[in-house]
Amino acid sequence: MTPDDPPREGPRIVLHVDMDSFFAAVEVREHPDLAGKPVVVGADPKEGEGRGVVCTCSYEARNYGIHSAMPISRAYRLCPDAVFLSPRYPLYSEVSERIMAILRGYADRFQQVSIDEAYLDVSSLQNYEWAATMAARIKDDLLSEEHLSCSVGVGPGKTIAKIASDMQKPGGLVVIRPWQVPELIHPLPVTRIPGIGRKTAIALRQRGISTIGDIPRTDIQVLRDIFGKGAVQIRDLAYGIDTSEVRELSGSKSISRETTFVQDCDDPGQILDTLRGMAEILVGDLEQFDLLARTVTIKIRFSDFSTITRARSLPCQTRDPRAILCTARDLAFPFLAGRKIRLVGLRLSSIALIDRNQKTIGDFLA
Ligand code: TTP
Ligand code: MG
Repeated sequence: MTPDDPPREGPRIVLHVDMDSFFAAVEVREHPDLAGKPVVVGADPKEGEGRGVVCTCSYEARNYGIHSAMPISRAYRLCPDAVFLSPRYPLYSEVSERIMAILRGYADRFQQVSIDEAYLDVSSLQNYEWAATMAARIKDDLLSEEHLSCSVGVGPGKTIAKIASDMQKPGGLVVIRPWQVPELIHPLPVTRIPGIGRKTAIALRQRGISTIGDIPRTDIQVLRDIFGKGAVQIRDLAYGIDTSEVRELSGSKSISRETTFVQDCDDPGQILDTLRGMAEILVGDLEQFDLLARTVTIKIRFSDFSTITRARSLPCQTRDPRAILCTARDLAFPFLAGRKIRLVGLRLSSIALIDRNQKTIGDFLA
C-alpha cells in the first residue's frame, strides 16, 4: 500500500464522470444566445463542400442525426441551419483543467481518462447511497462553478461505472450496484461494453450473442475464441464482478491523508488538531523516504457532501511540520465557521528527493 491508498473497508465504489457534449457545451456557455440551438463544433462545412469531420455537437444537433466523427459535409446536409463553429482547443483544455481539479477533490483515488472524462474511487464512503449523494453534489458543483452539465455513473468498478454514465445522457445519474447488473445491464447491447466495437459485435452476433445478458449463457470457450485472455473478465462483468480499479497515473506524485469524523464536526479546534495529526504523519512519511514537498493542499467535505480544496505552494521544498501545518491552517481557516464538516484531508505534492545543497524553509522563516 502506498501512502496515497485509502484504507479499504467495504465494497469498492467507482464514479465515472463524463461531460455532456463537451466542446459544444463550452461554446454555448461562452455564447448564451446559442442555448437550445443545434451547434456543431468541427471543420468548416463550406456550404457542404468542406472536408474534415465533426468533433462533437449539441444534443439539439444530435436530433438531426449528427454525431462525432461524421464528415462535416454530411452534418451540413442534415442540418444546414445549425451553428457551425471551429474548435478552440486551448479554451477546452483550460476548462478541463478546472473541472478535473474539482473532481479530484471528491476522490480517494483519481484517474483522468480524456479531456472530459474521469474515474473517481470513492470507496471510503462505504455505501452506494452516499456515493449517489456525492454524485449529485458533483453535478451541482460543475453546474454552479463551470455552468456545464455532466453525466455520472456509479458502480463497483470502472467498466460498470462507465456503462452507467452513458445510460441517461445528458445530465444522467445512474447507480448500478453489483446485484442490479442482471436487471439494468443485461438488456443492453454488447456494444455498450467499452472496447467492444463493431467488428467484435458482428463476431458475437454470429454466435448468438447480442445483449450483455447473452454473455453468461455462452460457453467460456466460445468467449475465449473472441476475447482471448479477456474472456473471463467479460463474463465476470456480466455477473456484476468488475475488477477494473482506478489507478492514479504516475507523475501525480503526492502523499495524502484523510479523516472522516465519526460525527460531523463544527469544532474548529478539533479540525485543526486533526490537520496537525495528519501533518505529523505525512512529515513522517517524507522522512522515511528522504523526500521534501512544496505544495500543501487541504480538502474539506461538508455534511452535505459539497467539497472544497485549496492549495498553496511554499517558497521552497520542505518537510518542516510547522511550515506545513501553518499553511494548512491558513487554507482551512475561512471554512471552519458555522458549517458542519464530514471529512478533512491534507495532501503534500511537488515532491522531490532531498538535495543537500538546497535552501531549507528555515532560511525563509523569521
Ligand atoms: P465525448 O465525451 O465522447 O463526447 P461529448 O462530450 O461531446 O458528448 P457526450 O455527451 O456524448 O459525452 O468526447 C469529449 C470531447 O472530445 C468532445 O466534446 C469533442 C472531442 N471529440 C472529438 O474531437 N472527436 C471525436 O470523435 C470524439 C468522440 C470526441
Ligand atoms: Mg463527454
